[in-house]
Formats: sequence, C-alpha cells, structure tokens
Amino acid sequence: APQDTQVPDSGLVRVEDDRTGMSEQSLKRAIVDNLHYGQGKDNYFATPYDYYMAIARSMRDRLIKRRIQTARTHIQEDSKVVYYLSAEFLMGRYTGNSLINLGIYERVRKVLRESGLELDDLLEKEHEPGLGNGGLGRLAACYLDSLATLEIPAVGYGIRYEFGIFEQEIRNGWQAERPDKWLSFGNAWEVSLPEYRTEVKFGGHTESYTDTKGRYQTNWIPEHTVFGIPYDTPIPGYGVNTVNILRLWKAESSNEFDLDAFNAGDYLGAVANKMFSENISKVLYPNDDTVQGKELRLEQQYFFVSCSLQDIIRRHIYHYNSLDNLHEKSAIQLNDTHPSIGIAELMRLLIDVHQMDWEQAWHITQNCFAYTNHTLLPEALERWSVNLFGRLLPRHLEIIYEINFRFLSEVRKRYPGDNERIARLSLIEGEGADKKVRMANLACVGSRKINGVAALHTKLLQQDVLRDFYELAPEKFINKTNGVTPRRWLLLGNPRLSNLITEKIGEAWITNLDELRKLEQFADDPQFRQTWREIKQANKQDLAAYIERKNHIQVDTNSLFDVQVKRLHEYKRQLLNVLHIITLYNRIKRNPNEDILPRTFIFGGKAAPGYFIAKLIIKLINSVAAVVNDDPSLEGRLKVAFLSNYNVSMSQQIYAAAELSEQISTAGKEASGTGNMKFALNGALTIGTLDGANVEIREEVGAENFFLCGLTTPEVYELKAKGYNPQEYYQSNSELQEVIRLIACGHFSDGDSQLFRPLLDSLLYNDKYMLFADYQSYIDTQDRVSQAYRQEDNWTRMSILNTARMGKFSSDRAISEYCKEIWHVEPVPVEFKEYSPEDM
Ligand code: CRA
Repeated sequence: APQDTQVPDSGLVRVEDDRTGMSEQSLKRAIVDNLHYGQGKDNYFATPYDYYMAIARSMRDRLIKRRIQTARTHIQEDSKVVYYLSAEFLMGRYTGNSLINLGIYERVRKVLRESGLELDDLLEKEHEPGLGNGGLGRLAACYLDSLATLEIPAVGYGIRYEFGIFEQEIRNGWQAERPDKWLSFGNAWEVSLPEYRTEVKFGGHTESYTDTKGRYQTNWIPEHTVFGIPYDTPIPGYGVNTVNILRLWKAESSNEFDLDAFNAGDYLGAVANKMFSENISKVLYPNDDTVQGKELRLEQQYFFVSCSLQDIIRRHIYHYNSLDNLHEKSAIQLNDTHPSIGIAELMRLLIDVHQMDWEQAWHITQNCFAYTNHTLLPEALERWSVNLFGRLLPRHLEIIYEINFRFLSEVRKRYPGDNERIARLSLIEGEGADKKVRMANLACVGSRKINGVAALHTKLLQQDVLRDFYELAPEKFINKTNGVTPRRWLLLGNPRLSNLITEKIGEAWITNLDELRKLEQFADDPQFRQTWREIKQANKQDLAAYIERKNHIQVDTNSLFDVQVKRLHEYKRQLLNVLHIITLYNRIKRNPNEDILPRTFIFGGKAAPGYFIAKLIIKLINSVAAVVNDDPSLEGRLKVAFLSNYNVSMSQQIYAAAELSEQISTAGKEASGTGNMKFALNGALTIGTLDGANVEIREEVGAENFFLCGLTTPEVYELKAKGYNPQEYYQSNSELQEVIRLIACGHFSDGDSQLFRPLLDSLLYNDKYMLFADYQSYIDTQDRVSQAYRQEDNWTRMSILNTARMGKFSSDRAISEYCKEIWHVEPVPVEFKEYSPEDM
C-alpha cells in the first residue's frame, strides 16, 4: 500500500471530529457513524458494500469541509476561475483516490484491519464512474486532479449520464454490450443542488422586435424547455486544502405532466415532454474518435453547455454585479468541439438575455474561450446539418450566420478574391439542402487560443487540418502535450513501486515528477535492480491471478507481459499485433525447437457497438487465443488473453504489471495517446511508431531505451501520395503470406474461411492504415525486444530509466503550461480552519 504523508494525528476525538478528524480514532468513529446513519446498518447487518459506502461518505465529509473553505477563499480573493467544459469525464473510482490525496490511505487501512476488514477489497465495491470513452475523457479527469493539486480555482462541467460507457462481455469470442447502471445502488460521492437548476430551451422559432430604447432585439420562442439539475462531486488536490468541484448536469422535465393534453384524452402526449427531457442525459455515446451525427447528441451538447454558461454567468453576476469583466475572471476551455456551441450560446446570453451590444459581447466571448483539438481523423470532425441545427437551435443558427458574415468580411479584406480559401474558412460548408455547420471552424474563430495535444499533432494541425486558420492567426496556435496524474497512475496504482521510489528519493516526486530523475543514479545498482524486478514480478503475479479468476486463462509469470490496452480502432492497429502473434506461432510450428521467448499477449479495450470491423478484430484475438492457448506443442510459450470490460480500475493493475507497451498506430493518426505515458511511468518499455506523444517519450527516455518501428509521418504521406499498394509488400514477404493464409483457411475459425474475410480483404486490397507497409519493421523490432528481454540486467536498467525520465508527462506540467500560457491564472492557497463557534 502507498505510504501516508504527514497528516497530524492529535489523538483527540471530539464530536465534530467525526466529520473532519484525521486521527485513527476519529476515522474509526466516522466510519461507524456513516455506517449507522448513512446506511442504517450496524456491523451485524452491514455488507461489504455498506462498509464501502461508509468509508466513501467519511471521505466525502472531510472533502466537503475543505470544499466550503475553498469556495469562500476563491470569492474573497476575486480569483480568476478555469471552467473545463467536457462531454466526458472518465474519472475512475473516487474513494481510493480521495484517501490518497488526503494522505490517509494507510491509516484507514490500519483502522479497518483492526476490525478484520480489508480496505482494498472494500474499495472494489465502488461502481466505477465511466462517463467517458477513452483518452479524451480520462485526460479531463487527470487535469481536474492537477488543477486542484496546483491550487487553481477550477470547475469541471459535464453531463451526468445515467448510463456511462457500456459494460463489455465476451460471448463466444464476440463483444456483447450491457448497459452500465452505475447509479443503481446510489452514488456516495455526489451532492445534488436543485436550487441551482437552470432552464434550457430547444426548438421553436425566433421573433424580432424593437425594444423601448429603439434597439433591435430577438426573442426565442422555444418548443420545449428542460431543467438541468447540477450534481457536484468534490475534487481534492494532493496534499493541499484545495477541493474543486466537478459539476455534472442531469436533465429533468420542466413540465412533468401536461394536464391539458391529459384532459383532451392524449395520455402519451401528456408525458411527451417528460420523455424528451429525460432522454437528454440518459446515455453516453459510445464512439471514440468518430462522431455519430445524431440529434440527441447535439441536444446533449447544447444542454450541458447552456447549463454551464448560465451557471458561470449567475456566479459572476452574484459576485461582480456586471458582466463587463467576465473574460478577466473566467477562462473557459473547450475539450474538443463537443462543447463549441458554447461560443454561440455565450453570445446569445450576452446579447439577448443581458442586452449587451454585439462588439462587446464578441470581445468577451473571444477572450473567454480556448479550444483543444484532440484528433486529426476526418471522421471525428463534427459537422451538423444546417437543417437539423436550425430546427433545434434556431437562434444559434442566426448567431452563427452573423459571426460568419463578420468573420468572412475580414477574411475577404486579407485575401481579396481568394474564394477557395474563403470557402474553406467559412463556418458553413456546402450549398443548398446539405449545408453543414463546421464546429471546428466555430471553435477556432471564437477562441483566443487553439492547441493540439502533442508536438507532432500540433504541427500537423498547423500544416493540414487547420492550416487556413493557422495562416490567418498563427499567434493563436500553441502546443500542450498531454500529461497524466502521478497520483492515480503511480502512487495509487502501483503501491509497491511507489514505496520503493519514496524510500530512495523521498516523496517530492508525487507533486514534482521531474524528481524521478534521481532514480537514474540507481540504474546500475545491482541491489536496486533486483528489487525493481521483484516488484514487477509481484505485480505480474497479481495480474496473473486476476486473469485466471476473471478470464480463466493461466499465464506464465516468467514470460514477457506484452500489452496493448486501448479502444479498439483500426488506426491503433491491434491487428498488426495479432499478425506478430501468428508469425511466432508459425515459427514454432515450422520448427518446434526454435528458441522463442515466452510471451503473454494481453489485450483489453472496447469497440464502439456499431463498429463492425473493430468487433471482428476482437473476435479474431479471441479466436487466436483459443487455438494458441490450448496447443500443447507450444509448451506454454505463447499465451493470448483478451481481458473483458477494460476500464480505469483494471488499467491501474495492468500498467503496474506491464513490461512491453504496444503503441503502434499508423504515424500521423494518434493525436497523442496517454496510455503510452502510464506504461512508461510504471517501467514498461515501449515498442512504438513515431506518432503522437511517442515522439516526445522517446526523446525523453533516450532512443536506446525505446523500441522504434514503422514508417514516419512524412513517409506515410509520401507513400500515400505515390499510391500505396499493399500487394507490393505482401507478394515479397513469405512470412506475412503464411500468416494471412492461415487466417484465410479458417485455422482460427474451425475451418470457416469466410469469418475473417472482411479483415483480410481490407488488408489485401486497401490497407488504409498501412499494416503491410510496417509489418516487417514491426516483426524485426519485436525480435530485438525478445533479445533485449533476455539480457535481464540491461532490460531492468532500461525500465528504471524509463520511469526516471517520465517527469515531463505529469499532468501537473501540462496544467501549469495551460495556466501560464492559455488561461493566465494563478494558484490560490486555501487555509484549513477547524470548527469554531462562529461557524453558526
Ligand atoms: N481518442 C486521441 O485520439 C488523445 C486523446 C486525449 C483522443 C488520443 O490520441 O490522447 O484524445 N481524441 O487528447 C479524441 O477523442 C475526439 O478526439 C482520444 O481519446
């Protein structure tokens, strides 16, 4: 277990200590108290879940006290606040993280153990809040942790989906989806604030009129109105008193039952509004890096953005009694284009509701917003049909046309006659019936800063996807390489390694990850290497036990743990990994005595339910596993394990046990990746392409400590330009042919030669992601990996150096850069005040 930081234990227990105290006795009393009065149970009736709830509530009490003091401090100091708008927050379990950030994990563990209870087991009773798909949502969660730790006033705004990312089951090798009913046993962490509910309008039409001061005004007469109810979850910083909040909106009907409709005999019509409203926050769209242009999705986006902006404005007016300085006191970050409707919504609120003139409103808007782009994939660019948009948000469409008119007038002055450029920059694409609103263009025009998420990604944005905007306003563009929080991804997820590190270099690394450099001095120390290996070995044993328990596969803990966990997507090339597995299989079949390094191939990840090819790749992995794992002639040298329902909690265990990290996307496709950082931080070596943040990871850890493979981005572009033909690679590579033929003949599908045909056809005749072009390089590099793994001492040295050199990839570094260069906000320290009679 992780070690505690210095938290005073006075030993005193007073009544109020039940909710704030940090001593062993206070914590014990708090848990009992919450068991009794929160769960209504005593130790005779309580289930492990009841104990979990009591622990969670006890932590929540401690955080709420600090939250109140944080909020007061921010107001007293007139602090500028960061508002992080994101359709996804993939938070993972809260309770372990709160114990860690409060610095009392060990103490609570000890207290429970005295009563025969095991903290780690109880924490597993928490249903993981999975309100995100993958990297983008998890990044938002890491950033909230860093914002609080750096004592920055901040609020995360999003949607309280009733169903988060679906639960994945593997049935007969195929992915099946089950709804994620994460709220069904209650949520100990949230507090609802119905008194701050906001009203959101949809549909209808607009009417113009001239007001009493002779000003031209517009009125929006909606078809529906919906309430947004905020639910707050406290977000504690590590080792500080700052507790920020994540505020998620739930949609509720503003008109539960339409009596007129009911009396007219229209029973279903009477509840239609209720159904429309409650649908909005019902379910997370399960697509990662692709859009599903559904009306409900736009409703979700507008719903949470409108609630959040109204909330920001309400708080601002309450404090300053004016909106003139809104942009001086708020920085609003758009996490991709999902919340970019906020630009039109803030204009509407300022102009229509708060009667500001256009120029001032536009100045404030442009200075509030900044936009992070997360992808170069064309299928992920959001474009809403003007028809649908105008039906749902008639007033916003007018505002967008006005923004566009003014913007394009400026562009015309700069580039007279360059009509193609003007068409590319326009917020509206196309003509006539299939006109589209381009959300990325709206985000660029309405923001003061635009950033990509890794150096290569930002460069490609400037050269490619957002080139015209870059040429127009290069000063807006900035890179912010992603980062991950060392609290969850090392301290909480890998207690054995954390303890060793702290023992050697002290605990400063927890909030200053560059400190890990001090481990370099032990990289050649045989004793240290030995301990380092033993820790990895112990983590591998834990994971092996998990795999056996959950997936019923026995794996050899002396084999190389070769891991690819991430969403299933063709560009991430899980299929290339499979081609390598089959290559090794063929080598052993050809020559049973061939000296092959034993490997365990671990996969995990969900496929979007409508993404057929991705689901077929899962089926292939499981089919290869079924053949390979049971073949006695392999003598256990190859094992394949697809771990079902990969999520944040599972990933913590996986990173701690991984030895080889697969980061093999086609160069130029993965914007950054963040799993790559978590693996290396936990001492796994990377096999990867020069893509996303891999480029910078390799720079930091040193080329000699990184297994590079595949084409570079310029090579990919070049090959594409001259006409890529997978056949050229296929015809000249006999080992590759053998692999493809084995799949084709039905070897992994009980003789069914049709099952995997779609995968093979796409490789042989199109191969959009150039697997064949990178096949040989990947195989050669994997062979080098196998050799290197056999040099145990040198492998350990490389592993230590990877961890030691990961400082740059802390989300604390990323967030400090955002603070200085984008948001212009400063830390606001918060004091912790004990109870006093004046509190009444
Ligand atoms: N799918 C990128 O693909 C990146 C994260 C976070 C992604 C990842 O390479 O690490 O964002 N993009 O920046 C995305 O969601 C809409 O685009 C991702 O998570």
